[in-house]
This record gives sequence, C-alpha cells and structure tokens, in this order.
Amino acid sequence: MTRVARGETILEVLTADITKLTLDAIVNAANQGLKGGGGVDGAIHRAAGKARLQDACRQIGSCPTGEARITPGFGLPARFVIHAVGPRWKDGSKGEDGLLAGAYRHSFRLAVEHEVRTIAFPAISTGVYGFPKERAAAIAARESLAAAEGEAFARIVLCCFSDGDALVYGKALEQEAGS
Ligand code: AR6
Repeated sequence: MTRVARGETILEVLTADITKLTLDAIVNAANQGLKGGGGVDGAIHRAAGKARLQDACRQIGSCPTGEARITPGFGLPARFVIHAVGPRWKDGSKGEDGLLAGAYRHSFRLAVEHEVRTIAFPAISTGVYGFPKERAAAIAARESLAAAEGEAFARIVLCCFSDGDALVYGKALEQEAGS
C-alpha cells in the first residue's frame, strides 16, 4: 500500500474490491450508454442491486467520454456511485490522455458538489478499454493530487484489483507527489 499526505488529504493506493469500500463515493469505469457491462462496472451494478442502479442510469441517459454522472449507491456501502467514462485506447494520438484526465476531473467536481469527503477510483480505462497502465496511473495520480489541493477531500483512494496494478499506481503516485 502506498500512502501520501497532501495538506488535509490522504491519498492511497490499495488492492481491493471497490464494491466493498465504505467511503462516501466510489467511481465506476462506465461506458457512454451507462448500461452496465463487464469488469468493475458489472461488479458495481451487481453489488448495488442491478434493477435500481440500472433504473437510475436510464433516467440519466448517457454520458460523453471524458465526463461523469452521479447516482445513489443503493445496496453498496458507498452513498454515491460516480459513473466516469474513460476513453478506449487507440494509439495515444486521439486525445486519450485528455479524455482520461477529464473523467477524473469531472468525477472530483461532482464529488465536491455532493459534499463527498472520501472517494475511491478504479483503474479507469486500463481493462477492456486497453489504456497502457503506467500512462493511466500517471494521469490518475496527477489528477488526484490536484484534487487534494482543493482541500475538499479527507481521503482519495486509487483502488487496484491486483497487487501488480497497485505497484504501478503506487509508483506513479510517489513520482507525481515528488515532482
Ligand atoms: N474492484 C476494483 N477494480 C476492479 C474490479 C473491482 N471489483 N473489477 C475489475 N476491476 P474495466 P475499462 C479493475 O475493464 O477499461 C465495462 O464493460 C480491472 O482489473 O472494468 O474502463 C464497461 O461497461 C481494471 O484494472 O474498465 C465499459 O464498457 C479496472 O478495474 C468498459 O468495460 C478497469 O477495467 C470500460 O473499460
């Protein structure tokens, strides 16, 4: 586990199932249609209660890549789910970095609007969407450190699903915090 303090905020990298975390909000790696899917999206929909979360998502409609939308957490320990849509990786020249940063930034903005003090993100876009992990981790770390500067958050968790990913995200967090 990597942990960095920035002002009032603790930033940490954990290996965990994000659906089990008791925080104000967890972030979902969603698709534009907000229809649920595989990976962490499927796990969050199952744990929240498929019917209720799908209904809330249907009422919202869709979400462009690089943005996010918020729903209640329903059956989850977390009060809110923030559905962030990261980009599919193509070759790095199609605005992927900016879109991934946007997904984090928009999630943090929604979190602040809903008085969320503790929040966890999965490794957005690095599964089915194929974003290179080191590159995605640097963006996640940079955006999380920037959000910590706003002093709205007590705890920001980068929640990885394997120890290998946690090493990559932990290294990125240390690097970005030191630079
Ligand atoms: N807790 C934490 N992380 C998890 C969990 C979990 N329970 N389950 C998987 N991960 P992905 P993407 C990790 O593919 O690349 C979906 O079908 C996983 O190991 O879930 O943004 C959506 O509907 C990986 O590191 O998201 C979209 O269509 C990370 O979560 C599409 O996939 C993200 O992998 C989004 O693709």
